[in-house]
Amino acid sequence: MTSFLVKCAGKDNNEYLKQQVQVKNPYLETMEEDILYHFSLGTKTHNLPEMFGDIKFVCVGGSANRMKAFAQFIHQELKMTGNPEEIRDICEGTDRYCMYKVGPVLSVSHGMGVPSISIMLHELIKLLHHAHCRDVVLFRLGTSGGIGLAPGTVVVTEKAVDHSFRPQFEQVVLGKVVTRSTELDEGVAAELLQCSSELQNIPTVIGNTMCTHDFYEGQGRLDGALCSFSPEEKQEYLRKAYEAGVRNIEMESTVFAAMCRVCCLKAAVVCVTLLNRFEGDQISSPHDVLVEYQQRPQVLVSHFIKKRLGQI
Ligand code: R2B
Ligand code: URA
Repeated sequence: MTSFLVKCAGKDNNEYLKQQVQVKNPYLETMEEDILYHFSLGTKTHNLPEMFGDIKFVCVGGSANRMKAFAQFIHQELKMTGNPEEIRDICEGTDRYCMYKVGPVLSVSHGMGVPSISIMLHELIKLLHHAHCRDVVLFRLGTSGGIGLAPGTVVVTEKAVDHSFRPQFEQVVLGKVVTRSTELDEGVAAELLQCSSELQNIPTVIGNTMCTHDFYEGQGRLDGALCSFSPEEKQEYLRKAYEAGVRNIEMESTVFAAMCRVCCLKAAVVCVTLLNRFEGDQISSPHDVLVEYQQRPQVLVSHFIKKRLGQI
């Protein structure tokens, strides 16, 4: 078991292994069938290598509608044949998550918060593994609250940090806390930043992203149903976060980074800020403004994908 666990991080690991999507579970090999329950897919019921073997980019995001819109957008951007309106939800057998495939791009929703994205990632990583995918890059495209940034700024995450600004994710396993690193791929982040400089109207910074387990008290909001701190204490916490390099707050980045890292997947987190948390808690911009903000990570990642595919 120990040698299995160290394979990915070990120095003797060769390039071939690194390019493959790895699962870190020796028991999977012994299973005759693997049912990806929350996707309504399985190794016996579906030919996963045929369906997904050519996937090179996986884009995940919280909202089902947004990930459908992204699939339609990337369909147009990649000049795919067929009608983007007719792209089918591969997970139509369940309403837990949605999934769309557009050429080498997979667009998947993950819901809100660590438990929801973590279930999705277990099944997504197994899917990519069963499908024998290689050289895959994963992106989380999301929304967030900014710290000291103009609303609409895109933050490419340098480090995903927890509530104490530590670059780690704590998973409770059999009643014990297992701490995993949340390091993301520096190269992909730098490439994304370069892409932003080639685009207009996508103000982008690189910074740390704080992941919390709650939108209200957990993010220091004064406008939830409960509030156990003063406005001054809130400002002090946000100021400390800013000093620790945190530029935005959301709810999935640490587990996303940790799971991708353990499984040798290159990953990046690209979130737009909807407000500046130094200035308030409520998201009060008009709907059309928020819609345009949410397209910004999509435009940036689409540019990255087109460049990687040699279409720019
Ligand atoms: C950003 O937005 C959601 C909360 O509104 C959450 O999923 C996140 O990370
Ligand atoms: N998503 C979050 O998690 N926090 C915000 O403030 C905005 C979007």
